[in-house]
Amino acid sequence: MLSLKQFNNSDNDAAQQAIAHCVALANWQQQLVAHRPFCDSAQLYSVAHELTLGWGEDELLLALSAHPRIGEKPEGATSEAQASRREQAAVQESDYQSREAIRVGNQRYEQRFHRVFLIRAKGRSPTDILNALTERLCLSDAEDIEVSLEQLREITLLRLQEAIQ
Ligand code: 2AL
Repeated sequence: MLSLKQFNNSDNDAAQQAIAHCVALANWQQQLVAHRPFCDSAQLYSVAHELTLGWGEDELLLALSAHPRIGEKPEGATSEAQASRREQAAVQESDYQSREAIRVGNQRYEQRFHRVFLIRAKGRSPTDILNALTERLCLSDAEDIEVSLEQLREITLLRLQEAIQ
């Protein structure tokens, strides 16, 4: 975690490194770094959000490469893996039946959409996630891309709020 002052005063590489785990999109990271200095956290989060608004399917697919499936515990000490473990803690700690239902749901989702099911897991119970998964299976591809992008924005902003305060 960095203070806003540290983030403002870091060199470009160090500043980008500090936020790289928020989303695996170098463009977003570099644009946010280039907007420094920020007067306060609210301005940082607001600009960070604005910079997500142009994302489309290409950005989604790129970013998904860094997101483990829900229920698949990411190993390792990278900031990304640590963030995913925290976000998915409720699923990891849930009973076998819930985890198995999510595993099967993930398979169905991937057969239908050919990409990993993405959801902002923080603050959601395994049941919430399973219900969302079931609902998303009924969407068109275009609709689900929009929902996935919104989830990606939420994950990105939550990670940024943890990384820079
Ligand atoms: C994740 C993840 O790693 N953190 C989160 O909120 N969602 N993964 C996913 N496939 O949705």
